[in-house]
Amino acid sequence: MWDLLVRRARLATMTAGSPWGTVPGATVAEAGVEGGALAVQDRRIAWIGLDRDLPAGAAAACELDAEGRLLTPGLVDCHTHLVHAGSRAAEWAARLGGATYESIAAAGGGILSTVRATRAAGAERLLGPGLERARTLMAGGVTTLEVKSGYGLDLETELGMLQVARRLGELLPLTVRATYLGLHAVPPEYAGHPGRYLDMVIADVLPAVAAARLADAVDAYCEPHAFSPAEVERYFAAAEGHGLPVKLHAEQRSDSGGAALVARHRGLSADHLEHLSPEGVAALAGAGTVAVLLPGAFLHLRETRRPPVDALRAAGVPMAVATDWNPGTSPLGSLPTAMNLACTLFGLTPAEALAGATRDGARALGLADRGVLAPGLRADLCLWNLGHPAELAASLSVPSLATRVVAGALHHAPSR
Ligand code: DI6
Ligand code: FE
Repeated sequence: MWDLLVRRARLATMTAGSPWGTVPGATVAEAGVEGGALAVQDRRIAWIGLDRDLPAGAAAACELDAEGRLLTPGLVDCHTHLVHAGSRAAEWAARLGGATYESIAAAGGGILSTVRATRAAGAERLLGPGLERARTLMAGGVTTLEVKSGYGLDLETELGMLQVARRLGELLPLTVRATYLGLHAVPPEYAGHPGRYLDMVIADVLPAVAAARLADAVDAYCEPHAFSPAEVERYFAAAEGHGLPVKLHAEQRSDSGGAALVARHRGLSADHLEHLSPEGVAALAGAGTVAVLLPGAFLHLRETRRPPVDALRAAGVPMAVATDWNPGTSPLGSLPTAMNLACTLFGLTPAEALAGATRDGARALGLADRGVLAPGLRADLCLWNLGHPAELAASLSVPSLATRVVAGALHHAPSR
């Protein structure tokens, strides 16, 4: 007797080998597998296949008739900064008027403006807005979410941000992975002294983060106006000393060699990549590091140079898609919308965009137990009020979600 059985579903399993994935016994399907069934036992997928191949006498405590609707893995948003305070809308308006992101940052705005607001708010006042943003992403099908720190830049506020990220995972039916983004900007008290800031990060913050197990990985921002490859290298070495895997904001505004750097460290992911070089593509391919595409930031910054998607595809680099939800460069609270932008702006296929928001997003977080529908994996599922799987990325609004299943437990979407 299974805990849950979903029948008569259209399955996009996102398993390798065909664009939307497949199941044993199915012919390769252009629009997902019709007439599929999936069973859950003890929080995991126990069986998946065609309805007509269900074992004789199959029964479950709870049965769900999908009536032909689309069943996908729960979505994974592998890059967000959704714990923060303050607004940067005035900066956006200034950029529309011709100011650049770098000139605003050099004048003390940009990341540092969010740092001021986040420090002033204090950890307790970050929780409410963080919960609201996480729920907004959940309404778009997210069942696993990454949250970065990096708007505190001092010991107390960085720990506070990471604690809020952990709280989100305790309070909501959702997995939250927390990333310590220590090298985001040089904070005002270390202005002009990035080396001393880095010393403090390595001596004080990283050990405290590691000791309290508040982060699952570390990240940095490698750009001429942020941190140099040499600084990132020191920070990565220290993180690895604490057993923490690394990721990097790389090649967003310039080719600084960040992708090759994070690949040398066998990093989980290199994120943004608009200015990625052919050498960078080869380095990612060689290391198995995931390329995380963030078209919300590209759109909001009105970038014109796109990440080299054709070269990444040709080299077999897994491409994840994420929202990058942050107040400065990507105020985007819908992962399906990020999928749409990855198709319309970067040239992904709709199936690649869904793989990027499931299978490859999970890989960018080092999570091998989810992201595709296959026996033995965690039962994180989305049942959509949709037929064809391309409808997910085709929609510019949040597509209609009937039910989320998180670790085998049903969560019906609120009626809208
Ligand atoms: N992600 C980041 O961390 C930076 N850009 C991006 O897309 C800076 C975000 C910010 O300006 O707050
Ligand atoms: Fe980011």
